[in-house]
Amino acid sequence: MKNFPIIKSRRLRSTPYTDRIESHGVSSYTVYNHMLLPATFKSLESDYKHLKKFVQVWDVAAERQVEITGKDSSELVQLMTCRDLSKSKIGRCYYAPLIDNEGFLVNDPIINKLAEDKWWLSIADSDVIFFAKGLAAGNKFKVEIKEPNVNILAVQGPLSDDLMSKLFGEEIRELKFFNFKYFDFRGKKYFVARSGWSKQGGYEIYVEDNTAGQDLYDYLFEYGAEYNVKAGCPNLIERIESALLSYGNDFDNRDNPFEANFDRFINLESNVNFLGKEKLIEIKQNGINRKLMGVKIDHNKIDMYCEKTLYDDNNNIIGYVRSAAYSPTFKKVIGIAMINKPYWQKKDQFRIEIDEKIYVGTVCDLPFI
Ligand code: THG
Repeated sequence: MKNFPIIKSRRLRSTPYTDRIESHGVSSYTVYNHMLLPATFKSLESDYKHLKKFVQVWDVAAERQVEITGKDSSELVQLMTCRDLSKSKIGRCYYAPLIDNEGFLVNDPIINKLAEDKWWLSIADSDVIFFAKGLAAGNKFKVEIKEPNVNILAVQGPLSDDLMSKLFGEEIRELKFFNFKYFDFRGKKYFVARSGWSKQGGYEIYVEDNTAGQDLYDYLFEYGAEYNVKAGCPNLIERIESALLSYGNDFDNRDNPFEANFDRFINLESNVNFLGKEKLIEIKQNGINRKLMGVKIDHNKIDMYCEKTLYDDNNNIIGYVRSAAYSPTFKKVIGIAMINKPYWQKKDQFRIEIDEKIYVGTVCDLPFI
């Protein structure tokens, strides 16, 4: 696969940190929520090894916030997700599938509850704001919906506690997973959550002031020198090994949340009202015929820009690989695939074509690690 440069424009938005990541050696971008999201620095594998050992600072401003405030904000947020938020608490983050009226997935944001009437949906790559505005208009909800100027810096990796406590104080170590709080640094307050799109541990700083964020970016490198801090980004290999799902890659608006293994975030028994509830009840009763699973392929390279079909020995389709990368840990290509029910037992070998050659692989459970 040949890669081409992509032309920046106002429509393909930069972030307040773009200049900085470019001076730190970003080498490729992807596009996410119409914004630049770095994809590699040194190389996918060398970024991966560094992330698993040290600490990285990520420009993940492309994880945009949809802010919903006002009297009916809780009702609207609940209408969009199958996760029961009736007992949700201020200061908590909730990973929550968004579902449409047909029971299909719309997005998988982290929902941050800032107040009883103020929510930030930290979205994956689809235009949730128009979905929210449409629902608010149709239901005549008293809400305000906007995309605030919030630009996340993630600090990820096993040494992230050491770096973050050096800036924000020792109490930051006590912050629990999927909780957020405001912490001080040099006279300014920052919204910090313990979360992030890696399983190496870390934090996300939701920066509301561009200049403060740019200064913070530089301080993270100054304070982090002793921890071998580097600029990084969500890493394809690490996130597949950890089975952190990606909307648009692993699942999209043609898949339902059961097929994407979101069972623990689907609450059909409670009496909350959300779109697609009847559909999901029906799907649960009938059962699903396919679901996301892992695959391991005996090869050392793969480029993914569309689904790749998996066949059994009789040329029946087993399923489709949706994301994949070579894993230096498994010394194989690993991937996330939508697998048809008869093949869930993990015994069958499949065949896959990569660069016009046939390779073999097997189905396995997620996560890999
Ligand atoms: N952080 C923030 N916003 C985001 C992401 C993020 N928006 C886009 C995208 N990532 C949303 N998707 C995910 C997917 C997985 C997780 C978070 C956001 C995640 N999952 C954990 C898991 O699956 O093990 C924990 C889920 C749980 O148990 O609640 O962290 O990364 N701000």
